[in-house]
Amino acid sequence: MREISPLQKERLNYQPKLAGVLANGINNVKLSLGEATASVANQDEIKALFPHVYGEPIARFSSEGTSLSNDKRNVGVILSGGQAPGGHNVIAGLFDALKAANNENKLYGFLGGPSGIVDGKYMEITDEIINKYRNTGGFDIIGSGRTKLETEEQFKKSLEVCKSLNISAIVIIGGDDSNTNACLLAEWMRANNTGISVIGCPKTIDGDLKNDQIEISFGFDTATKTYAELIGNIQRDANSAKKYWHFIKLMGRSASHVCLEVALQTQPNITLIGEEVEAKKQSLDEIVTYMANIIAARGNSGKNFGIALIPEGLIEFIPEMKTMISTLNDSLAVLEKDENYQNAAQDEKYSIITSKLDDASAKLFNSLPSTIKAQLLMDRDPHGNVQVSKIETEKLLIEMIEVKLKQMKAQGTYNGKFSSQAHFFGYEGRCAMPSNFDSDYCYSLGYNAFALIQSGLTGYLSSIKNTTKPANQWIAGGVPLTMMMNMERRHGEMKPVIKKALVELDGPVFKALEDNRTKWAINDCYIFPGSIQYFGPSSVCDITTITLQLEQEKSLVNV
Ligand code: FBP
Repeated sequence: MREISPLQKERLNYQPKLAGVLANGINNVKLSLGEATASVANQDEIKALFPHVYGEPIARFSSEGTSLSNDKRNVGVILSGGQAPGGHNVIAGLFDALKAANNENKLYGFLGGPSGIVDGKYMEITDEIINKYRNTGGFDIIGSGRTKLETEEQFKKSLEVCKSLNISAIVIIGGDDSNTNACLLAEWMRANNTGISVIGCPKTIDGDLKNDQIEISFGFDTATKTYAELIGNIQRDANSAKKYWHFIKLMGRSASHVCLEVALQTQPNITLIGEEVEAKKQSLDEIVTYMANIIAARGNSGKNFGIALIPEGLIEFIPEMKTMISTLNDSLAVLEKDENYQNAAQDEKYSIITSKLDDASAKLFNSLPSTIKAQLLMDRDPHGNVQVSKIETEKLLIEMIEVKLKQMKAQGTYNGKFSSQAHFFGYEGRCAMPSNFDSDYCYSLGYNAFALIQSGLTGYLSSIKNTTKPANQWIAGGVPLTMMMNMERRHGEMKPVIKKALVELDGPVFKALEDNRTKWAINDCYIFPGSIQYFGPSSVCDITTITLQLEQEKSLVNV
């Protein structure tokens, strides 16, 4: 029997490309610092909460500037939050930089996410271990978790664990919530003169951790290519059998970047974008009507099939739902400590909850199918987010569209047949074997994280820019985490968090969809992207996402 697949065997030998100056080796990297920075919003509150790490300058690495320290050190690394392709390469890059600086340096991986550092669960990452994980998907080398690091007790325990391993730097690989953790930990470590620095790396398939300094979060490239392959295959099937409408919900807890990118890669008949729904204040009924009209127009011309893409976070963008969910969140934060509520039967829970809602929200809640009601009441994640991946929006829409089409049939405006299939693509892409882009980008992010550590910086996010160019032109540096923060309501309280990047409706990526979607709705303009290629022509193997390409073209125009 095989131990690994032939492709994985080849990928273990792939040498990822390093960004620009990093390719000269860690000992030849020099640091320059820019001007002081400020947070994107709520400057006074963020400064008061992070007095020791607020406002640091942007860092940039090149072959000129201040030399990095060559202190011998041990580093701890944490994988945090949802899996994203390339996480193992971040660790590989960090490991290679750390060993290149001094072979006696050690890298410890904390197990199972942020709780690993608090509970002292770790393993030393050695050559033998890392070599089995190079260019592979998944976070299984050390595991991941969603524990929120925020209490004094957690910080103290983390410090003790670090002291026992002589660790002087921690790298947290995570999304917006995990890097908020990183910033809180950096602040605490500096406020307490521990000498331990904390560096983050931008991860999430959702693509919503990006800004002027972070062009793309890792994993977005591979995950969207994986979903695009699957959707292309479904489009071929739909176009062959011509009998089903496929409703495909795509991951992306808040922002609709995944849905938008996949739509541009595959050109389906319907694409919903949460941010547009919110901006146009569309009600659930209006969304259903929009979709039913397209289904009817196709059905009336004999096409009883099609593809609809639905972003996972849609439900929270529908204004009436958003209002209802926000009150639900606040009520549930109180009710989770209420034994009567906890022990109540499901129907009783619904009536307790509706008594806490205003009339409009209560009416909306009661109008939903009981499966959706139950899904809306499920536990929030440790960061206070609704677990939208568990809400079957695709099925809710199908149910409502069936009713709408029946009405249209009765009115004589629809004469087709409607038969549907519901899909949810999320977990299928999160651990895919990283594309060449994610392999190179992640390796560079990890290597660069060590350069930030050796620069003596803390509370920074590893940043690699100019990523639509070949890797030798990529620009390595770091961005202070406080620069990306604002205050948001979580678990019923205002908390500092990294601001999510939502789809910009006046940006070039959404415009590309807007300009084409009417044509795609009625005609069949499907694209079948096929699977990610790792070997072969560069025009196939090394292309990045359409989102990144369009955004970079725009930023070049702006320069
Ligand atoms: P991160 O923001 O932690 O990267 O996770 C993103 C995500 O994949 C979302 O798209 C999805 O809603 C969520 O994780 C699912 O979480 P879980 O893995 O806990 O089911």
